[in-house]
Amino acid sequence: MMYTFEKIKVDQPLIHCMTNVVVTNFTANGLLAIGASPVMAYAKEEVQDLAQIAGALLLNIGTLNNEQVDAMVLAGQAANKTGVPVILDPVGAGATAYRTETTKRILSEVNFAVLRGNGGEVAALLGESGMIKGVDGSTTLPKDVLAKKAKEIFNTITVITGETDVVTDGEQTYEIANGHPWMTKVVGTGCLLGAVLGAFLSVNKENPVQTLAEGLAFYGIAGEIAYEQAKDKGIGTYQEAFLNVLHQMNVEQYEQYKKFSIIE
Ligand code: ATP
Ligand code: TZP
Ligand code: MG
Ligand code: MG
Repeated sequence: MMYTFEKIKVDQPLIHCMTNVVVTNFTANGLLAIGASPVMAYAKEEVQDLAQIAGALLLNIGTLNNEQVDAMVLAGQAANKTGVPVILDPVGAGATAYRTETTKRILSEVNFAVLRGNGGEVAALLGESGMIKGVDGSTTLPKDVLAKKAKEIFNTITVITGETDVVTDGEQTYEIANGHPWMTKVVGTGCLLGAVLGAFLSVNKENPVQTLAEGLAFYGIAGEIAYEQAKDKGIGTYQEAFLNVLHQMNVEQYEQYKKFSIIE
């Protein structure tokens, strides 16, 4: 048996990212570190062609504007035509009405394989109370309750991240307890995660919820091992260590560290 994170290194899937200007370089390097092949492209003249041949498409609204959102919808619909999985990261939904309404528009015009946000963002999309300050958010509702509701309303597998992560398709629900608080001190760890989950889905079509749980564990484990390597130095070194571990993690480490449980 080959683990999904090993298969990414063999298949080297092309991941088309339409993401924000803050995390573009980190996302490209993170995808290369896990063995995937990044391409960032935004022009409406080319996004449909790229999205159709990609292994996965990431739509991230972190630094959105109307022109880019129109291109995202074109790319998402093209990906839908050829069955390419599309991942949505609603960065900062709830922080402004523009972000919340735009995310809802994209959700209504594109079919997503995964919606991936933090608790506050997903709560805002559902009209539940949550706390959003800029791009950082949290919620008081249990993540599995929120995620199941999002699945029902938006008809997409939902991943909610934070101290623990939850993924659900409404029937199977996993909780993943890997990760480290320092991951929140490096900008783009949430954004890169969406791209990494796209790579996982692109090379393993068997059981998406289980594949996503593996991806979340893999990513969180990288955050834990990187902390062990960088804790005496600080968060600059941590960012580097995190990329190193994404690149070099082996099956023994994955098996030793992984902490996921099936809630139902
Ligand atoms: P925010 O905008 O609130 O920073 P985000 O979009 O950056 O959210 P996070 O929820 O920070 O996304 O998730 C990114 C990664 O960091 C995930 O793998 C998650 O498991 C991990 N993570 C976040 N907070 C913690 C924490 N307190 N303890 C352990 N892991 C965490
Ligand atoms: N501002 C707009 S997008 C962005 C910031 C700081 C990056 C958010 O990255 P993440 O992964 O959600 O921490
Ligand atoms: Mg973060
Ligand atoms: Mg985020």
